[in-house]
Amino acid sequence: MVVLANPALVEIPLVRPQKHGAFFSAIPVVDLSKPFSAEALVKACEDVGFVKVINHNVPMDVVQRLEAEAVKFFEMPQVFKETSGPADPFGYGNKRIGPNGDVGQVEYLLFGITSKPLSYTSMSFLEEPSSCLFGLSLFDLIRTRRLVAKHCFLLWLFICGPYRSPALSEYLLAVKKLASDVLELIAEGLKIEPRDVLNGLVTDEQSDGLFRLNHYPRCPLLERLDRSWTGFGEHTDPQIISVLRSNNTTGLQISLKNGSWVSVPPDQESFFIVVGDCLQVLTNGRFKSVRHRVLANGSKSRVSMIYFFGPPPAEKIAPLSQLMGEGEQSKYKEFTWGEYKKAAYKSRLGDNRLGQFEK
Ligand code: GA4
Repeated sequence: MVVLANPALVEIPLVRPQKHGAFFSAIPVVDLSKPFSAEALVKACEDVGFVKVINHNVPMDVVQRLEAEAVKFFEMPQVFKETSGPADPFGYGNKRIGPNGDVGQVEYLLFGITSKPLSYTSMSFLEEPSSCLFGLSLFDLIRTRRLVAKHCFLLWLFICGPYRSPALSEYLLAVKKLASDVLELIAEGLKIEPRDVLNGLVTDEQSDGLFRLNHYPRCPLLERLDRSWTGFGEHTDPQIISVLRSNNTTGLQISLKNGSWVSVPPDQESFFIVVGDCLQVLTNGRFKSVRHRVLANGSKSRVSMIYFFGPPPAEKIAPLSQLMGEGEQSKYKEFTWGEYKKAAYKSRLGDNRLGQFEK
């Protein structure tokens, strides 16, 4: 394995890319407007732990506006972006992932989401619509910031303060509705009552959401070397489900049940549902949380947005009794989401976090 050292002494592994065209054509696709989508979702969660959904009712103009704002943010000079960091745990992060030494060729904004009222915590950027200065668009604001900053960085900080993104609130609301619909369909497909037993966990006032905007910059040098590098290392998501959307750039890979890695063909119009560790436990292992990773692409930058849906911190996570066959025992020790999250933040990205909770 070749390792490149960057000036910040962060070492990011290089990997040989798969041959072009090695896309996995069998990613399950569920059309949410069709009958039997409930059963199809359950089958996909059992077989792969990963599913693409279409006819999802998330307005594309909201998605595009948020993507454009994210791109503008990541285009800003490093010194400005750093004023929204470090991601500890929320805010701007660059190459360092989580608190335990994981690294990747990625920069990101991480937001904590509370349900009611819908709000999010990050640092100064992409915050509240109300503080949009004098009706300036985000683009104008960035230009103004750049101009002012050229002359006086402190004056820039003083004038500009926090800016909040209108697109982000709309996006979060629409994607939360999508997650809720998907979880309700999963409950229907699993034939469990009441139907809101799963989606109730993520729509609860105390539910614990996270939102992440990732930017994987292109690197022409790697393209010449015919290599990729780790953008985001392999891991499972600790939450119930995550809803992912990216621009039209490759990079996302998932691990199949036989352990092989396959590339997910990008689709900027669709959303991908990722089964998380908590849903694996709630189904007593019938669904598997899917290991996934991102390889940074030499030729084109990738922008992804992922909403992670966690339950309230005090919620007990244990297999749903209606899913247990006669005499079937839970495969897991009981824990609350708060306990699991605390353990997750002590782990390394690639660890099998559920391992310590298995019986
Ligand atoms: C993986 C899924 C989400 O991106 C995330 C990640 C979190 C972080 O980046 O801060 C963690 C990782 C993720 C699991 C283990 C810990 C925490 C980095 C890390 C090493 C936001 C999440 O919820 O868990």
